[in-house]
Amino acid sequence: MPFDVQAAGTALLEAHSASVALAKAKIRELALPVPLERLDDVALVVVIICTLFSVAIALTLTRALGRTASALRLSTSSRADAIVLMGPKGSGKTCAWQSLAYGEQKFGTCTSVEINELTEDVKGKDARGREVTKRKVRVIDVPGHPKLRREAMLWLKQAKAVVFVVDSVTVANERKEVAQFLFSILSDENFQRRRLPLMLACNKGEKLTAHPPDFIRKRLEREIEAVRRAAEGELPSMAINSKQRRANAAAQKKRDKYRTLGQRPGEAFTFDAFARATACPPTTFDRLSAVKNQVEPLRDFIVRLRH
Ligand SMILES: Nc1nc2c(ncn2[C@@H]2O[C@H](COP(=O)(O)OP(=O)(O)OP(=O)(O)O)[C@@H](O)[C@H]2O)c(=O)[nH]1
Ligand SMILES: [Mg+2]
Repeated sequence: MPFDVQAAGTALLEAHSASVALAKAKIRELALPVPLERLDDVALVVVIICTLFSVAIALTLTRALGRTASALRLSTSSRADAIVLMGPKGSGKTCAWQSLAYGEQKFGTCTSVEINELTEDVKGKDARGREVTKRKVRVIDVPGHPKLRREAMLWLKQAKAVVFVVDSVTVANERKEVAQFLFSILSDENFQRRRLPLMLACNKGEKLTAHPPDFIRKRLEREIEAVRRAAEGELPSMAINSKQRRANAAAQKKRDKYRTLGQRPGEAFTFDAFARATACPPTTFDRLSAVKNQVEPLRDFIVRLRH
């Protein structure tokens, strides 16, 4: 049935008049001190305020429903076929995602609270430098805010590769937080068991003060080693009886297996040693400038993935 603009307009006007009449009746019923000549104006203001209030409630509800739906999708989906963009907040994940999705920055970004997801053909160069297209690649941009870290980690389950985006300028100052986040990914059981490929995307590379990828690699290796050593010294959780003590010890042993990052005693962490010990592919380090849509190394990384 075609949309009847005139009928819709009439219905809106009728609804508006009915609302104003209702507001006037309510003002009279409550005996509010409104002069008779101002009754129409006050009723109109009441209707406008109520309408704005309803719109605000509807928007809040829609947002909450969106987040519930995304959490539901996360918990029920068993697909592990996505390129998952992770990393600290403000490092440029959403800009990199837009670059892949649209080849340009379609919208301005602010701190993400929800994921962005798309399935798109990705063009890049294979290991021999030939232009190739990978069909229907699912790419997920995960918010980096520390308060959303627990939920962010759950997206690893859907990953077939992880792209960890860092800000090449601030990474040196924020290395502790960045290393902690990276450690939680590298020591993840699912990540190690499935030998997920990892790319460290050193973004904002066009800036004069950007650190080169090799410098970032060395800085992060040192910092991850510090996190790893601190994790070794962590005390097991309290147990109130022997059964619980045994359960705690078993859980601790399992965690420790992954938290050593495959390094032998006395051996310091490096990305290469991690790859050798866990049989994960070697970590790729490369420079990007998402905001300038210079994300070729990311495209190449995606098209070179085996599956
Ligand atoms: N100079 C420069 N700025 C960038 C680049 N990429 C992103 N930015 C800027 O960095 C800021 C954060 O970018 P986002 O893409 O929103 O960062 P994010 O990683 O998605 O952040 P969260 O959603 O909070 O986790 C924005 O102001 C971007 O314009 C880049 O390559 N160069
Ligand atoms: Mg974002």
